[in-house]
Amino acid sequence: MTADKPIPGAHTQAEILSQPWCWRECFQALDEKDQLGQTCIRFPARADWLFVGCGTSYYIALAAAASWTHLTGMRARAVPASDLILFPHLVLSGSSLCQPVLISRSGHTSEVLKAAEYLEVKSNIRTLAISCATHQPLEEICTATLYLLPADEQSTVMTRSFSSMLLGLQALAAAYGHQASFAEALRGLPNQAQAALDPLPARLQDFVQANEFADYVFLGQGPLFGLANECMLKVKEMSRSYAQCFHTLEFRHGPKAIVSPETLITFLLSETGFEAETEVLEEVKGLGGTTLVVTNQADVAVRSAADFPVELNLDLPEYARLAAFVFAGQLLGYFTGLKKGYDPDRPRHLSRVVILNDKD
Ligand code: F1P
Repeated sequence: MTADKPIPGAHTQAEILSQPWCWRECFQALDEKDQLGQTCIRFPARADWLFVGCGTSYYIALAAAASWTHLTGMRARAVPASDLILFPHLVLSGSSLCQPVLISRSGHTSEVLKAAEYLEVKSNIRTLAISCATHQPLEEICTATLYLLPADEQSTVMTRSFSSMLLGLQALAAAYGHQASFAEALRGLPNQAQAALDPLPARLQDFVQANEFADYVFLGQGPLFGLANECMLKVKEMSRSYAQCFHTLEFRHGPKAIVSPETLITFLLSETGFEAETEVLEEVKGLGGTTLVVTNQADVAVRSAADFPVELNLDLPEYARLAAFVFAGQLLGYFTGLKKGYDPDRPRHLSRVVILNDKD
């Protein structure tokens, strides 16, 4: 910051780069009052889990639901809070008593508050919240709240709060699923992810400076679909660019018509679907698209089809790597926004929290 003018994007950059540190702090915050153990006691395991959020927090819900089923064997779904308040019968009927989890960095988002009230008061269902803030209305409505205070941000755009709340819910899933080895592996992510993050800012800044893109597409399958949505949102929020997100193999069914050298197509390659997803990558490269590929490890085919390869090289189970897949999308949005002359700390039209008037 100069004497009177803030440096554009200073908060957002610091928050992106602080993620490995923040994750360690959040694991400590979970341990301090045995938040996970207390939650397991307070909320008996139910067959159905329902993760609810808005915007970035809805994308956490998508990734958390996939992780939940993988780690506990229980069914889990993700819905935007708006669907729960507008179409409660579609969300709640037909399933046995579900366990809702409401996700909100601020704990102030009107739609999440309305969803919590509907669940607790109208439906008499006990709810769990996860938030990066205290002294907020959501904690007053929900039966209990998981707090990840080190992950709160100055910025409007959610970055470390996204990855930290995802990790918190994955750690909770491991507790419910009695997955001790996964829980231990997850705590190894911060150190290993630091090595993956360190070279990325300089590489991505150069890549952004050297290219002009008209469209951005993010592709992911299974647990990575929520991550792909979040990367898409970061590019939209910070650079005001047009960005879309699809399940990777869905891209063949029409959307691939937009492939061109000016379209940057980012693949978040899963281990489980690696072969099938790599075939789409090779097809897209063959059609002339420009590709950014995030994978834990690349093979010859991926290296040949990736214009910008990101190998995470994390020696962890597949689902313990998820949070690190968001780094490239966050930094792509950040550097693209700066290149376009914008301030990622002050995204156009956006506020830190969406508060609706009571009539809404
Ligand atoms: C949800 C949210 C963010 C978005 C913006 C507006 O906030 O939609 O995802 O980036 O900050 O609010 P929260 O409910 O997680 O506080």
